[in-house]
Amino acid sequence: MRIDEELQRLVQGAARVAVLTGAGISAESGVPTFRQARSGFWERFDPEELATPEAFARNPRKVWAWYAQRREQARQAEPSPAHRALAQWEQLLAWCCVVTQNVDGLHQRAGSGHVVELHGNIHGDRRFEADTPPDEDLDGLPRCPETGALLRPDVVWFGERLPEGALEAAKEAMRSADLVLSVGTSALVQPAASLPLEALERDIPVVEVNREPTPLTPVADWALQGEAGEILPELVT
Ligand code: BJW
Repeated sequence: MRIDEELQRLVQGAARVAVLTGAGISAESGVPTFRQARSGFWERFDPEELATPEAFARNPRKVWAWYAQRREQARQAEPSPAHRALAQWEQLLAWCCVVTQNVDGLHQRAGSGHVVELHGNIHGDRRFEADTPPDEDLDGLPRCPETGALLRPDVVWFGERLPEGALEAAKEAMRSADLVLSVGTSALVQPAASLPLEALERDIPVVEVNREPTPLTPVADWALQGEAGEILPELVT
């Protein structure tokens, strides 16, 4: 892809950068995104129906099966050229914060040192606080070794609050940046989707990198259409 000279100057001149990332940045690592055509195993699992506390309360076994499969996928995945380009860029900048909606930990494994996880981390567990079906339906599911309480993945489902401090840290990162990137996110899920919009309101330039147009595309200062793993290494390193 040919990158505009003005954009190249902007990127080279940036000292403080905030990058919002979504599932598309991990797609080239083999981690499936949420909102694209599915086949095989994924036909049985609709993310919009599984990523809710109600779905877990209804059928914890099914939701755990989905997460067990995805944990394994995340463990086996390697950071993509896009994850690595962001980690390398951080070394050249005064300050860089990656604000990710992803739960796979691939930014940290690529070497990014300052990562805000908006939707938690798939490798963690925490206690499930709401009611669940009778005990016989829960046999063999993960439980707290000390209290015996049913555990759930430590991620953020629809209708749930983001982790303590994460949204504030993300907003602060956007406010204090002189350049914001939005990479591989459909820009549909709130409150993450509003972060680049808030930057635009403050006249902070926003560059989108995505394979397809999103609601952010018409308002971003630059929208680069293509694969994050091809565009980011060329743009930032
Ligand atoms: C590539 C590529 C390549 C592919 N290169 N690009 C305001 C208005 C309307 C609704 C709401 C609102 N505020 C809140 C809501 C409700 C809801 C919401 O936003 N719903 C929308 C669907 C409308 N939000 C919430 O419920 C949030 N909570 C909340 O707001 O709480 C308030 C509260 C306050 C006080 C008390 C209690 C509550 C929580 C949202 C949680 C989202 N959770 C999930 C699951 C996480 C765990 C898990 O992983 O299992 O997060 S859902 C899923 O969507 C996941 C993702 O992080 C998130 C975003 O998806 P993402 O990353 O954008 O992926 P995709 O698949 O959508 O897109 C991939 C993109 O990549 C595509 O664009 C491709 O083109 C692109 N791509 N390959 C470049 N190689």
